[in-house]
Amino acid sequence: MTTGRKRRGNISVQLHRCPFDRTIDAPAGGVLARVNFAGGVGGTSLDDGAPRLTTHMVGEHTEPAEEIWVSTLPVTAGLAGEAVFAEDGEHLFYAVRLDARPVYRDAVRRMYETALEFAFERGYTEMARMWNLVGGITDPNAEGVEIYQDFCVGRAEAFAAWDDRVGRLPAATGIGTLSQGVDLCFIAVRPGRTTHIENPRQTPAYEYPVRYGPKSPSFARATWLRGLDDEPGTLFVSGTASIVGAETVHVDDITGQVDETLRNIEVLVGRENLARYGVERDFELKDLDQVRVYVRDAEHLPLVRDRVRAALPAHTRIAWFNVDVCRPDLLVEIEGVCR
Ligand code: 3EB
Repeated sequence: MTTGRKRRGNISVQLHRCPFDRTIDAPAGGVLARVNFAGGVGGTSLDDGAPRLTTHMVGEHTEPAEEIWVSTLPVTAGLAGEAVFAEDGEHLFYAVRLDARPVYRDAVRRMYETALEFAFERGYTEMARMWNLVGGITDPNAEGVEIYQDFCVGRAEAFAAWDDRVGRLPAATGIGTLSQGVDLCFIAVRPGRTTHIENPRQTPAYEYPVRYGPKSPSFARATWLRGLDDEPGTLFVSGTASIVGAETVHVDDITGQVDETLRNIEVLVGRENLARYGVERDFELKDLDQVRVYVRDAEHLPLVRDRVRAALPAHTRIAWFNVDVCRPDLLVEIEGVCR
């Protein structure tokens, strides 16, 4: 070790379109994760010493994409049962796939409890960002219950069992994929770095009325991850949709839904909202990057592309998906990261 202050490192993400027409700078530390949005079922693997989650989210109207999460610290990776993980001493990435089954509840509960146990054992006791990629999300399971509701019950049971150790869920995404089964991945960190942020325009998801399901999803609208040392922090923006209060607004109006979603994000990431949580940052829509746009109906893709592109700077990295959204009346959902 040379003299001087120890740099503890940070994570970032690089979103690529395939074919890989740009190469990334070799990270100073290592690769925490690769998430591949592919044209078929994939699951998890360890490739070149890094975890990879391949999820079936690309159909005939959209292009494959890859997200690479890199750390400035040395990374070690491994297998944990069915899951893959990587850690750098500050951040844990964990991914697992649950294959198709008639009813998901109990398996989802076990999947989440196993994941939480693993993260806690290694000291990553704060959740920073979670993605739940759910096949047939608005279809019925074998008992006639919507798969998203089935999933939400299992997840809620796991978090209820861990109530004394984990608080609320962090920023999250619950979105459809093109084949049955559930892909879960998350980033957890050492304690003391996260702040969960709500949106004054939206009812907290954990207070949704019961008509949206017996067990409310308890995710935050965004999670602020404080930077280490003098690094800037990261604001993870949850999958955001055209919901005001708890209601879907602009039903059957794609333009209205896109604009309302962007407005939700703008208010969520703005100075006034972040200040309520003691986060002294001021983001605008133009700061949203590493964007994922989920569009339910292929016919809406051109309009959504135009409208989202027009709202964001030309350099913003955006990946487009044509998948189901978790309420049948939601036509679009948008997420991203502000730094
Ligand atoms: C919503 O705002 C849209 O179940 O983890 C967004 C983000 C949504 C995360 C989840 C669901 C989830 O209610 C749906």
